[in-house]
Amino acid sequence: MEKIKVAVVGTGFIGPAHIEALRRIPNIEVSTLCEVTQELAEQKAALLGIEKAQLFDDMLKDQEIKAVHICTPNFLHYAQSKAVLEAGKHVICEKPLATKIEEAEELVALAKKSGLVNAVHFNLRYYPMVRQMKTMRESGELGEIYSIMGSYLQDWLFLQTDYNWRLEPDKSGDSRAIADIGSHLLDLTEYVTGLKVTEVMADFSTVHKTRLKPLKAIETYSGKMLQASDYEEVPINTEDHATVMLRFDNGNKGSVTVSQVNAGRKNRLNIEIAGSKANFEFCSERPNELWIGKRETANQHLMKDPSLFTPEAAKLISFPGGHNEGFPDTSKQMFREVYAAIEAGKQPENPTFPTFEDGYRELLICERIIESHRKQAWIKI
Ligand code: SOE
Repeated sequence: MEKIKVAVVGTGFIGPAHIEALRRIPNIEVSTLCEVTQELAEQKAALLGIEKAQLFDDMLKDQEIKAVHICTPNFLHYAQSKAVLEAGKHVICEKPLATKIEEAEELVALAKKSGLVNAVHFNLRYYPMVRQMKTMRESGELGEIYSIMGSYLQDWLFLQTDYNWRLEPDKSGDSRAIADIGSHLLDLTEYVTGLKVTEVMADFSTVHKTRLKPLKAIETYSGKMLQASDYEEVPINTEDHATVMLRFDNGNKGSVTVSQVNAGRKNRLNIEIAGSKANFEFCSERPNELWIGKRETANQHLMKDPSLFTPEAAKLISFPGGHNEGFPDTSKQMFREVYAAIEAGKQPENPTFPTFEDGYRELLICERIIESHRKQAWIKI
């Protein structure tokens, strides 16, 4: 079998997750790894068992590379995605697609003109239960959607000494929690419900007005406690927490809360969709279960089981009921759909996977949320 040769750019947290998922798909070979320096690329390539270590610009000249995964900090996504498309390669970019709306618009137009496959890693759509909710809604099992309540809670930035490039607007953009995890929640909300957000009213808070930025790399598990002199106190002006009220194109309402300072909530997306026939509640920390609320009968508790799923949702299941699938599997399932398109050599007319259009959509909503917070007013999308 001729394998599709792939390059992955950036190996923080999510780059290795892309690599692991790609290695579970038979006709793909992750043959090149790119990092900010040749030395770091070689270190990481050796660690991850990847044949080639190259700088990004050198990789672009490699005709054998058919697709590139952009897993770098947000501020690099636009330029790198643009360069990959201009090099005639298919591109899968981490969210957010860009840090400015006009950059995302340019990427959508360039991708469309190129005909190349383009995707944004809204991988949380690929919990099989998420597509099950979508297909159940499409077949009328929810009825008219009355309201949506969502939250996405984490605690990895809970301490004042928790630090990451996402705290720096020049690398992350003007929003942090909303752009980083709120984008997943809002994408999933529109994907499952089929509704469009039409207006937002947002209010942010920055719990830690300053944070202690380590002045040197914290060696993993070094056991060395950093001293006070190892930190620099820096001002923070992006949101730790955000509450957003939503209006939808069916005239009904909803709200989302996003926070990265909720102790004990590790990576918890929760959504409750109240319909005229039923109520769905899904939690990403229990992704193999769906609570279905009823008024006139007993509630139901659906477990992930291909025999109980719609055919479209069952396609995202690799293991029988009771053999739980989770976060790592979402990327594998998404890439299976993306690489079927890459195998065909072009972007499908109606892609089942999230594209640059979806990345632009999320950025537009995120920008309007930032504007709403700044003006403390309802803002139309
Ligand atoms: C950090 O908030 C993060 O890694 C996000 O960047 C990912 O998109 C999310 O899936 C998990 O948490």
